[in-house]
Amino acid sequence: GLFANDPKRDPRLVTLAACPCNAETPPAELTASITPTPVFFVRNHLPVPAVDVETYRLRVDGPTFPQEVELSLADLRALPKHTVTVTLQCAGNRRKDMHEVKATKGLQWTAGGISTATWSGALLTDVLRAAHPGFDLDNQGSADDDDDDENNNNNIAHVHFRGVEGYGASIPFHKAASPAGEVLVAYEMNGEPLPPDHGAPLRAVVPGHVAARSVKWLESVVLSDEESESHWQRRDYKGFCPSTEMPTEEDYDSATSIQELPINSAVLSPRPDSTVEAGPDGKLAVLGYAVSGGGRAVLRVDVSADGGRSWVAADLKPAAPRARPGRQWAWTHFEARVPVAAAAAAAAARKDGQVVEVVCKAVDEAYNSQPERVEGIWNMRGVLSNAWHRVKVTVTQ
Ligand code: MTE
Ligand code: MO
Repeated sequence: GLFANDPKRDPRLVTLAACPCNAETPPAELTASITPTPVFFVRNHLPVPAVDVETYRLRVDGPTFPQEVELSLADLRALPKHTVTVTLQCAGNRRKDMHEVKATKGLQWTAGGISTATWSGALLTDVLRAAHPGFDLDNQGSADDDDDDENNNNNIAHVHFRGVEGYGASIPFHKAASPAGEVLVAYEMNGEPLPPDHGAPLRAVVPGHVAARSVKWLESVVLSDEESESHWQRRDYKGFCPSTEMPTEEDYDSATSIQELPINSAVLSPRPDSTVEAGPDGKLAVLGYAVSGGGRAVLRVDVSADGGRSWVAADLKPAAPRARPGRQWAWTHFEARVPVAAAAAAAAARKDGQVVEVVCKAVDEAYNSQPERVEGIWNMRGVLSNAWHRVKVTVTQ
C-alpha cells in the first residue's frame, strides 16, 4: 500500500495518527537534553517516500544561476561538516491546550510535539556557494538598488525546500544566506545517518524556525522572489485574530507565514491528574522544558503551585550551554521546588480533594513572555499555543 515504505517505530512513541504517522515523544523522554532518535517526535503529512541513495541528487537552482545544479550525497559530504544542537517544535505543539478552551482543527498534540537532536551536515551557505561559485550571498540588495549586474540577488527573498514526497516550504533568504543562521542540509542526526522518518538521506534543518520549514527527504533548494507556493506555506501555519473562526482565502493571503515561534514552556513532571507527595519542607518538585524562536535564549522560567498566585524562579539547564549569543537553537530544561502546602490545605478546606494547579511560564532574552490565557491567542488551526502551561494534581502530605 501507500505506506509500505513507512518504517517500524518505537512503541514508546505516543501515536496520534498512524497513516501518515504523527507521534509524540513520550513525557518521560522529553526530560533528556538530547532526545534519543527512536523517540524523536514524528510529523509526516504523507507516506515516507522510497529513496535510492545511489541515484539521489539534491537539485539547486535560482534566478541568477546559469543552470540548475545537481549535487550527490558525496558532493555534500565533501563540504565542511557542521554540527549544531537544534530543537524542532511543531507549530501544533500543545494544540490540545488550546482545543480544551475552544475547538480547533488538527491533531491534538499535547506537549510532546517537540524534540532536540544534534544535526550534522553542510551549511546551506556552503551548498549555495558550491552550486554557484559566482553567487554573492552578501548582495541582498534593496528594492531601489538598480544594479543590473547579472549576479545581483536583489529580487531573491525566499529559499524554497521541496521534499521527495511532495511536501514543500520556504524560509526568508536573509536567514538562509547568513552563516550565523546555521541552516543545514543535514545527513546525520545524533551522530548517525538520518533514519527514514526524519528525512533520510537529507533534510533541511532551519534552527530557530518552526519545524514545518525543516523539510525532510530534501530534493531541491530553489531561490525565488516569492514564498513557496506549497499548501503548507500559503494555506497553513499562519496565525489569525481570535475572532476569525474560519479564515478565508483573503485572510490566508494577507497573513504572514509562521517562521520563528514564540516563547513557550511546559511542565513534564508532575503529570496531569496524578497524585503527588509534597516534601517534608512542604514543597513540590516541578520540572519541564522552555524554548523560544529565533535563537533567543530562555532567561527565566517561573513556576507556581497555587494557580499563579505565587511563583518560584526555576533552575535552568540549557541543552546547548555553549551556544553563541543569539544562537540558542535548543530548549532549556527547568527544575524548581515550589511551596505547595498552603495551596493543598486551602483546596482541602474547599473540599475539592487537595487538587492544586501547577503552572509554568517562561521569559526569553527579548523579555517576551507567555500569555496567561488561551482566549486571546485562540485560532482555529490551534497553532502557536503558548499560554501558561497548567497541570492539575492532587497533593498528599
Ligand atoms: N518534510 C517533509 N518532506 N514532509 C513532511 O510532512 N513535516 C514538517 C517538517 N518537514 C514534513 C517535513 C513538519 S510540520 C514538522 S513538525 C517536522 O517536519 C517534523 O519533523 P520530524 O518528523 O523529524 O520530527
Ligand atoms: Mo509541524
